[in-house]
Amino acid sequence: RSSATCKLWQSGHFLPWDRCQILTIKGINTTVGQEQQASMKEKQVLEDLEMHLARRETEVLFQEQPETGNQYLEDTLLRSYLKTHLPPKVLEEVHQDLERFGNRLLTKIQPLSWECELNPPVFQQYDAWGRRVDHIHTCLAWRRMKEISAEEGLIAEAYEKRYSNWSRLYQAVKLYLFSSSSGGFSCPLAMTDGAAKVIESLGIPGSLKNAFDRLTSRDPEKFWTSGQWMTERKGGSDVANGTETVARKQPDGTYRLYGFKWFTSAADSDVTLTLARIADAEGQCTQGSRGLSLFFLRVRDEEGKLNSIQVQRLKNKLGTRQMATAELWLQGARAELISAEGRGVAAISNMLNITRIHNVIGAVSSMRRMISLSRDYARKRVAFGKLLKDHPLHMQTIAWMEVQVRGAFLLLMEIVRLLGLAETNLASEQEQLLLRLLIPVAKLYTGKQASAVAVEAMESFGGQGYMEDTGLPVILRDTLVLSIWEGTTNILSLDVLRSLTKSQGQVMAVFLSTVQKKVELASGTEELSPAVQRTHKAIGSLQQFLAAVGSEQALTMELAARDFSYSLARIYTGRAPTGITDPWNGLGALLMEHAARPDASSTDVCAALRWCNQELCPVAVESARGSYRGGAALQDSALVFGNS
Ligand code: UCC
Repeated sequence: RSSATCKLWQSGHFLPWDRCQILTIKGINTTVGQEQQASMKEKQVLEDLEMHLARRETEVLFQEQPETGNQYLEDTLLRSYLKTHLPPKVLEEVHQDLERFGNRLLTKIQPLSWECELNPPVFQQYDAWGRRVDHIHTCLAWRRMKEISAEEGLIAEAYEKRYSNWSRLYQAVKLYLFSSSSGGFSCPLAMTDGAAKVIESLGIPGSLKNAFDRLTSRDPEKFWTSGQWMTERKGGSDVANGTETVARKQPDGTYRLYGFKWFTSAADSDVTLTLARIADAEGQCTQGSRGLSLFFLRVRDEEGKLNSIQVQRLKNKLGTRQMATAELWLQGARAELISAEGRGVAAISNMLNITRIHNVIGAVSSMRRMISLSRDYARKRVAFGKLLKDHPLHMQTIAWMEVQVRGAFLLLMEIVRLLGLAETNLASEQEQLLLRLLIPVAKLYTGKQASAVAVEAMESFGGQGYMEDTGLPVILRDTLVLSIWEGTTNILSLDVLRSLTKSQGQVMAVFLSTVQKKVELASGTEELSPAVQRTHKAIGSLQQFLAAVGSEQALTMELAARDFSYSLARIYTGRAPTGITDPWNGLGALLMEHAARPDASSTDVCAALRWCNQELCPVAVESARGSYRGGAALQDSALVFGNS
């Protein structure tokens, strides 16, 4: 019954229906006219009841908080993936560690994460006596996250290679569990991993040995984190033309850097990698990409004094507020050249590919967390007389999110599996090409998906999802950056094209032949046949598109780049199982493969079928519509600027 049906007028408003009813039960008149005639005594009773009822009414408004338990134990997809792929001995050890880690996350790390959100970094430029100090104060919980990261081996695991090619995957799983509870600390970890990777790829030169050991240390006292200072005022995406920082060589062979870095994430890091242009004897620099070189530098010396760096200010960001992002002036910062001169972009791309994988980890992690909370809420919250879980439309929405996170998770696992093989010299040339292609594909696709899922999941809590103190807006804000960090969707789409060009089309041939073969192998699985057919059709469309575009201009491919990348993501993620004789160690392990395991659940099959029900090859659809013709670009421009 609506409160509008209750006519008891009290203190300038109608009382809600349930309160009217209670008053009636107590034998007190409940109509407006009768109330006006009530004796003083009756009024007093009414007021007493009113106070009591006001409290009672608040109590019934209490809602049960959505919660998750041990994230590892609750994640059936993760556990079934590990069971399917890891060698039994590795699985046994990893399982024990992950169960323990899951408990630590729940009881110790999640509360720290909230502390980080409540206590964002504070920048102090001057001390009380006017001396410039440029100190970034971080909270205790943030510093504790750094110690925990070392203790848990969140970087070390990938470099110790205790489990050979599986170490990288194991590290990624721990990071996936950690990321959404890390209070933003997953950002410095991404860059730390990237810096360690670059140093390792250089053969760990003597001058960088100490840094490498610290970046990959399990000892909280020793552990260092790294920054990645790439963005300057003139270019975040167009690094080649936007970088103005100049490097001047010193007599001792080191360099001093002069310039301004516009975004420096986790500016409290110990060391960083950065790009600069080496000036010649006349002070001239080569412009463009070929003028950029890569440098390593320590941010502070042993006494904590900044390395000729001034902090201009901290950025005022929509999210990731737990983490200090700063504008920095380099005023002769001492640095070490670590790439060949003019090969800075190629050298830092080793770091970019790692941080882009971390971006995928962050995206999958935040989707999983939002969905877990949403699912728990559906079990607790009653609306229209029944639990949310009993409302089919509500469950349809959560199921859509579940399919998205499943696809993204398996794509992540595929990439880190391939990376593990590459890092232990076990990857074939084909697998290396596939890895190069799938990193930007996964980054751009999951970055966008995560934002869509986070927004949808927030809505599933109704107005509560919009309340700051539920913590849900924090997850949303921190997710929205994932399509921007480490290259926007369009920049990553162009990187997909770069990988095609660089391999002279070979990477596409590998992609198509691998997918084709797997679809044929999957066709024996009856339940999956609709998904197989749709994937088969999508591959045909993709091939037709590639054949047609081959003879056209670069503009066509640029216009198609995003849809093309989405097509690769959707086809690969929904791709069919690997070979019969060697079923789980082939090139793929995605939704259909997972669903074709002997012990697959009906949920696995359903997720594969649902994934393949979406448009798997949007690039073919848009191409048929003429969206990539030269005229389309002119139309786009006219639509945006209103030109005739
Ligand atoms: O956002 C930032 C920090 C945020 C914090 C990180 C947290 C993330 C994890 C979170 C976890 C929750 S730092 C800023 C990020 N900025 C970017 O990502 C830059 C975006 N722009 C690009 O990616 C551009 O496409 C550029 C900078 C790569 C374009 O540079 P160029 O110089 O114009 O490109 P070129 O000339 O095509 O490439 C130069 C060389 C080529 O090699 P060679 O010379 O041998 O042919 C390329 O093949 O670099 C090679 N290369 C690559 N190689 C370029 N990109 C790659 C790549 N991805 N992999 C391999």
